[in-house]
Amino acid sequence: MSDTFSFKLLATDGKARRGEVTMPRGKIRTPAFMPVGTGGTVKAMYMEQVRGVGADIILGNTYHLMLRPGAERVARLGGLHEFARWPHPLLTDSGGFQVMSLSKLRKLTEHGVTFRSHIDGAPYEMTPERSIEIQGLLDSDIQMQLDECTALPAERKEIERAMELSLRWAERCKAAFGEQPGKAMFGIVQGGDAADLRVRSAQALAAMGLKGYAVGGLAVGEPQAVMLDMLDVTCPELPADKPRYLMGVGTPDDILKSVARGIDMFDCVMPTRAGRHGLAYTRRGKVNLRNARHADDPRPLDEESDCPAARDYSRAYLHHLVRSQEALGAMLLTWNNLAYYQKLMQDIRAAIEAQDFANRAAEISE
Ligand code: PRF
Repeated sequence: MSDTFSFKLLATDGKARRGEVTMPRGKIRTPAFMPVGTGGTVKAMYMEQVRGVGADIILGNTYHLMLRPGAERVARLGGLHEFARWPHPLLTDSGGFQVMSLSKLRKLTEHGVTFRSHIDGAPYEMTPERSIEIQGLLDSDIQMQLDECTALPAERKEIERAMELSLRWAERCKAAFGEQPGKAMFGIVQGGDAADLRVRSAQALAAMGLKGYAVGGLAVGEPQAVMLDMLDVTCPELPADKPRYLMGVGTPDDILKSVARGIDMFDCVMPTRAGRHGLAYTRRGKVNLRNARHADDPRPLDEESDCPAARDYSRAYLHHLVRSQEALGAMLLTWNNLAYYQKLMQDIRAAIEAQDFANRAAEISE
């Protein structure tokens, strides 16, 4: 495998891109969906299953891992790949977003954020430099800059302040990251629902010459149409030869519409969280296994799926497991949902290669 980090565009269809990220730990086929493994586990899944459904990369969270079990401890135990038994590419979010949504008693300054743990109230400080240090201790392959994500709706002044702060933090993260040929640090575009701020953010990050670019601050309370408008103005400002990652998105429909606008990478808790709540994604739509109508149904979720969870277990049994709050219910439905998402990405990649993305996206969305 390569000893450097690189991105290659293999095909385009309209603005949709089929590409490949290569790094020492492996390749990421794009468009890619990254299962969320917040605390060093993709909840209710063995790593072998995560790999088995076709994931090339998973996501971990700086915020959760720094609180528990601690970044220095993970480093002593060989890094997150070794600790969690995931030898493939790993991306870590920087902590900014999770500090803002989860921690208590936050104080944000130019220097960074001080906050108290949501677990035991212990005080912490997160700066751009400390975020990159932690992501290095975890041995993350793709590290994210520390940013400030503004929840929408928000005042333009507030969106602009957070976007400008995020640009200054991007410079500090870039300096802290330095030269690491086999790894990458991605910048994060902010700017809320203001097109001109999005353009300014994207242009300033592009001028830093980073190895990849994320679009943050979307899917934070705005309608889908606003998110898509922001992608329409942002993507053309990002270098065509670098990967683009839309953070925390989304539904299958969000993913199809974002790929159509030039996004290459996604992550979302939706398939894993929904699985733990009794919800299954299938080719014929979402199925709530809690519903009594499944109690006597001998049919599987999808007899044509390659995933045993979808193909080999009756809806009646899945209903029973969910109603009884059995661990296996969460395990099987998470497995089904991640298999569904990875199959969606595989179909998207094949459609772009066949220059038939618009048609197939319309079929999938039906
Ligand atoms: N910033 C970071 N992580 C994120 C987001 C962001 O804006 C989002 C927004 N959808 C999800 N995760 N650092």
